[in-house]
Amino acid sequence: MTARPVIAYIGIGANLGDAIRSVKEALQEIARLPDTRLRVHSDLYRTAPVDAGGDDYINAVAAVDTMLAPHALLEALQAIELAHGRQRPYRNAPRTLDLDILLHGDQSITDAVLNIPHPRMTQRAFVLLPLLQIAPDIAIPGGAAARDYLAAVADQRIDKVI
Ligand code: PH2
Ligand code: MG
Ligand code: MG
Repeated sequence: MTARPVIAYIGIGANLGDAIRSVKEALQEIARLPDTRLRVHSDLYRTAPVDAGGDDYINAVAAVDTMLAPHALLEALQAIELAHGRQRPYRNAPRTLDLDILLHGDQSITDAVLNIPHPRMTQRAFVLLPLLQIAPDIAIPGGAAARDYLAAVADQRIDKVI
C-alpha cells in the first residue's frame, strides 16, 4: 500500500524584527520541508495583537501536501522557528516567528504537545481570513464551516499587506 499525502494548513505569525521578511522566508522554508509540497499560501496580513502585547503581527496561512505525520511536521516547523531565533520567555510573548499547525487532514489530536485543530483558530481573524482566502469552503473537524466563525471576529483589525 502506498501512503497518500494529506493537506495540512499552517498558520504563520511574526511581530519581532523584520516580520514581513520572516514570514516570506518561512514560506520558502516550508516549501523545502521533506516529503512536503507547498500548495498555496495566502497574502500577508497586518493584524492587531490578540491576547498579546507588542507590535502588530504579520500573519499568513500556508497549505501543504505532506507525508509527514502531525508530530513530525511539528518538529520540522519548530526547527524553522528556532532557526529564526524564536525564544519563549512567557506565553504569547512577541516572536520572530510562530508556525502553528491549524489542520492536518481531518485529524483531531489532543496530547501534551499538539492540539489539532488549533484550539483558538476559530476565534481569530488573523487565522480565519487568510485561511478562507485559500480554502473558502473548508470545514473545521468537529466544528462548522470556517466561514461561519467570521462574524464573531469582525471587530479584530486585519489589513492586507500591500
Ligand atoms: N499569535 C498569538 C497571540 N496573538 N495576535 C496576532 N494578531 N497574530 C498572531 O499570530 C498571534 C496573536 C499566539 O500565537
Ligand atoms: Mg500561535
Ligand atoms: Mg505556536
